[in-house]
Amino acid sequence: MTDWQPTACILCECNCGIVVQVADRTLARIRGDKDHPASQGYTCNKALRLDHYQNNRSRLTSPMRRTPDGTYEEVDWDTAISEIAAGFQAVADTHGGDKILYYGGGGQGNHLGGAYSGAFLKALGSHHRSNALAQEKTGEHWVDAHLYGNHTRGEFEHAEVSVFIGKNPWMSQSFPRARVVLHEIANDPDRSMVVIDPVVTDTAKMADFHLRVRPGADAWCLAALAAVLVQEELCDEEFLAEHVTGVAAVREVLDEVPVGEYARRCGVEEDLLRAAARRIGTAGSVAVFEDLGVQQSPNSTLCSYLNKMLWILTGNFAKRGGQHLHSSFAPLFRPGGVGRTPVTGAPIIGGLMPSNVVPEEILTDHPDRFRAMIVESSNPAHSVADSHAVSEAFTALELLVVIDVAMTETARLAHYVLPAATQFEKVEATFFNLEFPHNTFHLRHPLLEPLPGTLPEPEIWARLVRALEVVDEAELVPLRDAAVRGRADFTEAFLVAVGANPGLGKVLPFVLYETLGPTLPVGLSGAAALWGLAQKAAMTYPEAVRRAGHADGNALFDAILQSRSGVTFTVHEYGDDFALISHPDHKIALEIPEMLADMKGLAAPPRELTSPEFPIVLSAGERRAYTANDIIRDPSWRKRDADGALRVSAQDADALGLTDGGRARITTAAGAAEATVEISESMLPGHVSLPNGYGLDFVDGDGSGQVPGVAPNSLTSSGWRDAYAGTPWHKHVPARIQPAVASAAAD
Ligand SMILES: Nc1nc2c(c(=O)[nH]1)N[C@H]1C(S)=C(S)[C@@H](COP(=O)(O)OP(=O)(O)OC[C@H]3O[C@@H](n4cnc5c(=O)[nH]c(N)nc54)[C@H](O)[C@@H]3O)O[C@H]1N2
Ligand SMILES: Nc1nc2c(c(=O)[nH]1)N[C@H]1C(S)=C(S)[C@@H](COP(=O)(O)OP(=O)(O)OC[C@H]3O[C@@H](n4cnc5c(=O)[nH]c(N)nc54)[C@H](O)[C@@H]3O)O[C@H]1N2
Ligand code: SF4
Ligand SMILES: [Mo]
Repeated sequence: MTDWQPTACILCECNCGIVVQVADRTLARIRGDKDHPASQGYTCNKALRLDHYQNNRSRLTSPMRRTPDGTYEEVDWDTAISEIAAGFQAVADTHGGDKILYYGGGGQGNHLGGAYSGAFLKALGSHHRSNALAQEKTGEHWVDAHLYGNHTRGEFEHAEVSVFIGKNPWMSQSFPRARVVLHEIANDPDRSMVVIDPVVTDTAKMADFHLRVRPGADAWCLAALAAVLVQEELCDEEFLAEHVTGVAAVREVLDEVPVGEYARRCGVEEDLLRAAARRIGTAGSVAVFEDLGVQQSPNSTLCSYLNKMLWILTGNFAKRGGQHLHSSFAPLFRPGGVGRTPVTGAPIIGGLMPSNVVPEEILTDHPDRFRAMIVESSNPAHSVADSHAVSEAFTALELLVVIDVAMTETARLAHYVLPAATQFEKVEATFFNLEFPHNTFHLRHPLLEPLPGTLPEPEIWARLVRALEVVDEAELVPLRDAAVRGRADFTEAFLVAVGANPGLGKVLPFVLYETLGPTLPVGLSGAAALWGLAQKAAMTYPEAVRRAGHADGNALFDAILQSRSGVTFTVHEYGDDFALISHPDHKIALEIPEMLADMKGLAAPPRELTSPEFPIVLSAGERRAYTANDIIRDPSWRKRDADGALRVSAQDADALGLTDGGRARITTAAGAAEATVEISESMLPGHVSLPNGYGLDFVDGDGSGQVPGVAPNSLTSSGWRDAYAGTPWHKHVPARIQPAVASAAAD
């Protein structure tokens, strides 16, 4: 058994610091790391189960190449790399590099692979990309970009009123020490929690105001809340006058909102709704979190806009316990990355095309269709809407390469599969650095050698770039020499080299890996790309980086390399929020004409999305105690809910003839599946829910296969999506539920 080694949990964006004792390549003992600057020793129940990720029987141990009969054969790394590089080069030469689509680049715990991918892609002329953010966060990003040009986070730790909209942090976490903070709020009579959710979630149970909105009716609820703020004069007029433009246009629309009528439409008591709005309007500080309950439901972008009203109109910005813009170590969205996709003309937001349109951008004879794809650290054949269409599209590609630790649903459609070392076998980090006023970055050192046959992504990408032969070795020599002499010499040599050959800038992560990488401590060469990001952070936030104790970019980079439990890289003052607004006047630009038109459109009767054929709303993909996207394939990691039950209200169960523990058949426009029923008081009649991350196949030690639970995207449709961002309505899938009849196989 080794000593306790610091690393992090990789199962959600919090990446809580943990310490681990390793024995025989297993993560034998795990506990929270008290030295981690953000999580401070906190973990949830899931971190203790991480060995089921590390020692997973579906792990890959060799590059795999598909044979003409559809099976896979092992090939050595040199063969795989040279054939893959040649294959993509051929696609680029024949059809243009922009016909190569990159999907993924990082999951909940690993973003270094994505950081290196750019060099290979740019060298080929490929620039289109998508990932999971484009099926959840692009609508909010579109709104953020208009309002203030940046991402915000609430300071729940100190907020007097915390508002959770379609967000269940007790289960899904997403901000540091979530359960501790929720308890503190619930136990403090001076603080309040507002939860907007049709389900009585564990978070809703702790709320002072649970607005149990009808599924999909959030826009009316949020418009009514904002309208109360305006109509009852609860706005912070001084803040609005000084820091916000376009207020009059918004006020005009909100003045007209019939609060009582909208409360009725969204299914929330008017008195309760008004009381919640008044609590928000009179609080010393308010922090807000919207998540998938609205981001993957009808009117999602409009809901993102409306929820920002709750803290902007009340001036809960740039103060303790309020909403904040924050520094980032590397942006998750490409600034200014807007445009249209080549085939369907779907919106590209933050550099990402909607996950939803990927199949349509391939399955066509349009000359600009995608011909080849690289999927890294993502399982779109399981996680993107309409799995059937995704699989059909991927099968039609001339070349599909998947980089993953396991033989996933997506990998099984690939021409080549490259086996990555796990996140405990390599240096890793994420760019989920979203906090204010203290923002942290954690470079995790490897705890184990890579499993034989596997490689860390930085090395995979470097080998692919080398195979393209786009960088002249002689150009790297001065940088290599300077790196050995020290950071200051390297900085100077780097500026000279990039100044003399701007082409090197295109393959920057590769250049850093090849030159600075070899001089870094053993096992940390994959951190080389962070040198550039550290310089950028120090240039973008010079004061905040200095306040965090780092004199400059080189000092920050060295601190990152040395601190095993993570570093605070910026310390902001509340007033900095205004400087972080990217508009030239550093004011919030509240008026978005499309959104105001949509707000007025709410006056029309709501469109019924269910039908006599599909009368029930299915939320496909709820977060529960033992779900973690598609990260852990081995079902034995779950201590309960082995089947991923379909949660149904008692009223529906009665009406439909379902029994607790019995089986139900779920039919949607896209497909059908069977699930075990759990009758639950938490569900509203007409609303049922299935968890995410189930329905992954897994071959056990004895060779027996199992697929516990329902793959949610066997039931979802990609056309069911937001008008602005193309994000899917996974939480609002019209469905028919019946008792499952004993199948022929059972007879
Ligand atoms: N345990 C666990 N935690 C996770 C993850 C995981 O897989 N498992 N995944 C991580 C990831 S990638 C993400 S993006 C986050 C997501 O975190 P959340 O968004 O909190 O997760 P969900 O459970 O998908 O959806 C949140 C809530 O939306 C509600 N909801 C459904 N329909 C509606 C509606 O019409 N209106 C409203 N207002 N609410 C509705 C559901 O009842 C649910 O409580 O979780 C992260 N954390
Ligand atoms: N119906 C429905 N669909 C949904 C959702 C929903 O609520 N409902 N939620 C959506 C959301 S919010 C998200 S974020 C997505 C997530 O879906 P995906 O983007 O597919 O991401 P993950 O599930 O995190 O998949 C991670 C993949 O990375 C692999 N992996 C793990 N570690 C490593 C590593 O070190 N290197 C490499 N190369 N690979 C590794 C795992 O084996 C797995 O195949 O799902 C979305 N899909
Ligand atoms: S799953 Fe739990 S322990 Fe792991 S990072 Fe998220 S909150 Fe932390
Ligand atoms: Mo997500």
